Amino acid sequence: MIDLRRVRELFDARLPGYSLPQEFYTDPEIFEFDLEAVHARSWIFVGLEAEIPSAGSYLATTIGRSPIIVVRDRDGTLRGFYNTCRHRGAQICETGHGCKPVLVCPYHQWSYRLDGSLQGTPRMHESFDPAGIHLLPIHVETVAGTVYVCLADEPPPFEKFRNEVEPLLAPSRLIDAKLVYEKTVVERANWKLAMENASECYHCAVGHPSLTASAYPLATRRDLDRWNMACDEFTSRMTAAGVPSGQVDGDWFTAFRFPLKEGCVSLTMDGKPSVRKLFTENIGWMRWSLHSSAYAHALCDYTATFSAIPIGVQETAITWKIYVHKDAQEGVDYTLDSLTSLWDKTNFEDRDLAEMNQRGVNGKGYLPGPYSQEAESYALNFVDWYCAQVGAHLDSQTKKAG
Ligand code: 3BY
Ligand code: FES
Ligand code: FE
Repeated sequence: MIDLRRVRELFDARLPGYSLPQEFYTDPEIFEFDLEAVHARSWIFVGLEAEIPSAGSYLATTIGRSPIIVVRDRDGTLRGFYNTCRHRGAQICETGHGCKPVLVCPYHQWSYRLDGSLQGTPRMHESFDPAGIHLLPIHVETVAGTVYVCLADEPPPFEKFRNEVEPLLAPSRLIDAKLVYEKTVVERANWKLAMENASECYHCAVGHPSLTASAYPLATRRDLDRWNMACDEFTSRMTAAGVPSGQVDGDWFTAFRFPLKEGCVSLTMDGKPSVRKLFTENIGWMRWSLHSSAYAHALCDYTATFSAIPIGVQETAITWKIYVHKDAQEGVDYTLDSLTSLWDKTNFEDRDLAEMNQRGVNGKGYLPGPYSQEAESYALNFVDWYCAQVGAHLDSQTKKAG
């Protein structure tokens, strides 16, 4: 049982504009609270529709402690379920991708149709009543080829995200993608440190030298002025060309299309495309993020996604995936090495930064420190959103407890 009074006391000690009190990054009870208040209630990006292309294809992953599966039914609909057998609870499909006409639990071979209904229960006694036994559903939504799930009975409204992000994302043609690279590493840092780090580029100029070959460095005021001018020019050029541009923000998401550094057409080590077969002409860098766990970047030649899913209080599964156009051929249009080196480098640099952050936070010398309102506004946004989730969940749980 989580001691809600204690969580509220810690929560009340939070200083707005400052990083969180230590316990929020170190305490097992807060971690349990986070899984309920955040990961069991927010929309989570799981991948692209292209990963689940035909009837029976599925993607199995884990959110907090819950294995889940997103599967394409025979009629083309995507369905989401807890990947937990209704017999004695075994995980049914192994984590990753697959394609099966029926989902068979490997433990005692109970089987389920692609709509989650129970098909077979070998050797059960005659009086066994299968009525009402089916895989437990979760919510699934798709936007311009991207897939999101939510475990909550009543998920946060999705319409604003769809309405605002779809037009921005559609020109990136992710419906034509294929997954060519996926990596998961376990980072020894709290999931919030991983997301705070992913939300700010205060560390980019020094922390990611390769990234700033094609991304505007934002280290100084002069950089910022140049960046603002480039954004204005880019947005009017894109708008004139009929490509939706600019920024949209919701409670739990942000998306915008912005320019690469002058002379660059993709986010690569040298600014040149890393794939010959393109999704589109150069329409800049489309970035979208969901507060609890995801950052994604669509370029003219590839899309890279990043997600941070908590495993333990100081353990987070960081997964990155890279997609190219479905007709691009490895060895002909791209090599995996040149396609993946920038994000491998950047994501390992970020892993090291978040772990270094966690080590310092674990010490007696840690006190909450101020975010730069300018350079860390997204990290601050993330923390404010997190606190709003904590506050709302505390209120609803306290009310329930009566
Ligand atoms: O999302 C961003 O703006 C930066 C660039 C790559 C990683 N991230 C912190
Ligand atoms: Fe799945 Fe027994 S736990 S068939
Ligand atoms: Fe970074």
